[in-house]
Amino acid sequence: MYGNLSVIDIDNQGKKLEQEDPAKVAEFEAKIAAGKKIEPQDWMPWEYRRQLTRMIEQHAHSEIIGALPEGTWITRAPGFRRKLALMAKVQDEVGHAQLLYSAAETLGKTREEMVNDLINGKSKYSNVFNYPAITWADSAIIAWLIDAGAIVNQVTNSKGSYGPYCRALERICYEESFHLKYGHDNVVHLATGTPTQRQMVQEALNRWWEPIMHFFGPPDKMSVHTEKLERWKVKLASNDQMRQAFLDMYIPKIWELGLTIPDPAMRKNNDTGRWEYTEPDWDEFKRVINGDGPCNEERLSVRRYAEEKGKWVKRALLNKQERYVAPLA
Ligand code: BYC
Repeated sequence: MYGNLSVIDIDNQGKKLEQEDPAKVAEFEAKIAAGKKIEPQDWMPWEYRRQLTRMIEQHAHSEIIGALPEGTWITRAPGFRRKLALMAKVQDEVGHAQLLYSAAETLGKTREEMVNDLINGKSKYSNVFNYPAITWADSAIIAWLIDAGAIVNQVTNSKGSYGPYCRALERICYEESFHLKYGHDNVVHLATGTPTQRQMVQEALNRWWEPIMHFFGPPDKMSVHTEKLERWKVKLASNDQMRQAFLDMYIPKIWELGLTIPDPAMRKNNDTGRWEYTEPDWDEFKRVINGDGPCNEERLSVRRYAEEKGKWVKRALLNKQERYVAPLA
């Protein structure tokens, strides 16, 4: 709740910037322009609060749902050491969700409201986690390239204006950079292995390439929120700028391993300094983020199951005086 207003009221009333006290807005914007952080107790426009809540909440959901595709490989990872490493990574991702839910809570929306919005399909989470990790190589590509994309985004935005989100991002990035090394090691192992392993990792790259291109969000000309978020230094770079930064860093590394980018048009234009590529299918992106991807239903049903079956644990933790007996099934 925000004072007497529920999140839904905020969504419906969503005070526009013009309706806010102009003096307060000017002071707020001057603070951001001066590079100062906004903290939870500070005055902020409703729209800033609403936008941050939306973005941090989606990010938290992405971490918790993001644990699922790789999580399915914990029991099947090749060898005990890889099982241990993957288990630690997945645990980290769930920990990131906890940090981010806490940061989002400082803006007024309760964790319960956020979890409900996730399992009821109201909130979004990253497109990439609605695809299956079919082989061990898929889990390697996720850990390398999706974590790489996440780092590009999060290192940039950790310099942003909202204190609790920036601090959470900084801490998350330390762990993500470790995940990246783990993912790179797995991909190198496969790419320098037997012909079957090379084929497996190439096929995984082919499957994940388009979702990875989608990961940074729609092209700037189609982005709804970028302008406002950049003005308030929540986003420090646009979707296209982040995508370009990722391509700049990782295309050479992918090529170095002898892997092929499944887009014959991919090339760096040395005159503009920009990567040119075939535009990924943005209709597919829209379908996936709006609930109609290959695994959306499965992902949310796992979360619903966890919520339902884990209720007694929460009750036991929250009411320490009471005695609980765990349900048998
Ligand atoms: N997926 O106006 P736009 C991880 C939506 S987890 C789904 O450009 P914005 C990991 C967008 O929400 C790290 N939806 O939006 C975890 C908006 O819809 P609504 C995940 C997307 O906010 C476990 C609409 O499209 N990272 O790495 O300016 C294991 C219009 O877009 C996506 C974050 O969450 C997408 N990819 O920019 C391994 C980073 N892109 O809300 C790894 C935080 C766009 O109006 N988020 N949409 O209904 C951000 O940086 C920004 O929100 C985005 C989008 C760049 C993603």
